[in-house]
Amino acid sequence: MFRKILIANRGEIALRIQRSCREMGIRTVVAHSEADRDAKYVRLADESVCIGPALSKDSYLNMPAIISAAEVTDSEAIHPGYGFLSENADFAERVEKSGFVFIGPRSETIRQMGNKVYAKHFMKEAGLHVVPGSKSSLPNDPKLILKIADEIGYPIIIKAAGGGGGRGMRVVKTSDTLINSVILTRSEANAAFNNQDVYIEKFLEKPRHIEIQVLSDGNENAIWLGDRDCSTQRRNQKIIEEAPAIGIDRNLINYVGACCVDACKKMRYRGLGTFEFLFENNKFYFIEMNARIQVEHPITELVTGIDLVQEQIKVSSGEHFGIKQSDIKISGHAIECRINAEDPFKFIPHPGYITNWHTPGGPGIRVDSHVFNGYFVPPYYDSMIAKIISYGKTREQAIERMKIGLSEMVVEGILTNIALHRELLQNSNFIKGCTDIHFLENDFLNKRL
Ligand code: MV4
Repeated sequence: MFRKILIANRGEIALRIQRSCREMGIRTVVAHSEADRDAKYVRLADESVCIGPALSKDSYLNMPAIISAAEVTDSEAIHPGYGFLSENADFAERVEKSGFVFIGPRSETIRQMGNKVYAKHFMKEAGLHVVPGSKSSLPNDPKLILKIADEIGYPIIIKAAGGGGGRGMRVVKTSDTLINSVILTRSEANAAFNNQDVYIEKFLEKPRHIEIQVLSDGNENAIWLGDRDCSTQRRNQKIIEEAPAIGIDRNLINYVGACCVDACKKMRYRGLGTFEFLFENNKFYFIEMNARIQVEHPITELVTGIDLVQEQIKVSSGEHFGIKQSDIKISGHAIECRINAEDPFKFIPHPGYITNWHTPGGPGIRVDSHVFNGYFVPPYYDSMIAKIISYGKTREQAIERMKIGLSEMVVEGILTNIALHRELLQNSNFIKGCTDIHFLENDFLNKRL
């Protein structure tokens, strides 16, 4: 097991990783920017290294600075968290070549899953259903592109092969705008991902976003740890996530989970991973795989009783994880509300000093946050400042506990989206459940008075 791990991330996930390390008796080094010098997890760390100025490009995305920090502190492994460099294959490769363990999949796997066309092809071969679409990235010949789109049938969606998470996507309803849309998406993809390859798929009109959590040791041992419904989102930003997904035949989910496990074994996947699906007309369509720990991991931890960060670290250290598929029992229901420092109507970040901060507690409430009274929410990073997670024996109890938890929350000095969460949890369609990815924007926000 590692003696010392460098955490190359910030905010709530840095604190989350640190907590698991401390429980495992692993010393922690926190790499932080100048803006995060006074962060809680920096004070709680055994050692800390300032890796650069506030801007991410100069700090949390600064590969040589992070690797140097690991060297000067004699760390054995680097945990990238989520976002930043967590799915950057070049970084994972440089970490490995510098003699450190990258806590995550092998760099080759990250590269493969980073190519969404390859990932879809691999998963199809592994027996998973994928959204009908082009077998590979689109050719340059407009006639060929039109032919491929005709075979799929409109509406279609153009996606960047090097994209993911909703970046670099465009829906096309009829053939007359197809070629220009492909040209536009290619140039955006090239600018954003330095890769102009795009592919197309049949556009699913009203899917739910369901994901499967897997844990695999890089050899033949892989398990799946249930599912999550992440459909309540706005412009590809998840707002509320829950586990398990309701209203889906458990036999179908079990079958899909088993296919994900087979795929992990086939690619010798190492660590935590998430298979992302669109669910529509009682069918799962694989769209992409996320080769990192995700923001919403706590809801899976609560319904399985497993500390995913500890298991991720154990697997990366080469330890065999002693969990068998038969040990995994999904019990109860968990809901996560992402609390953002943002204007509740304009949805733009609202940084600043928090002059009063009270978080909820009590039965079935967990708060994952690095924030404290007097904390300054910096303007340089993502606006998420806390995750409130509720757990109950039933979904109804989890909803009730979340409503109570949110009612206890006090945040003064900045604006937040707490009121949006409280409204959502009262909404009859949300309470009924099984809402699709357009619910929040079409049925809720656009109907707000
Ligand atoms: C789609 C889709 C509909 N049809 N693909 C968005 C992010 C990335 N995970 C893939 N995404 C989508 N792919 C087809 N063929 C709709 C989305 C989508 C979406 C998916 C899940 C959760 C939220 C979403 C918000 C907008 C679009």
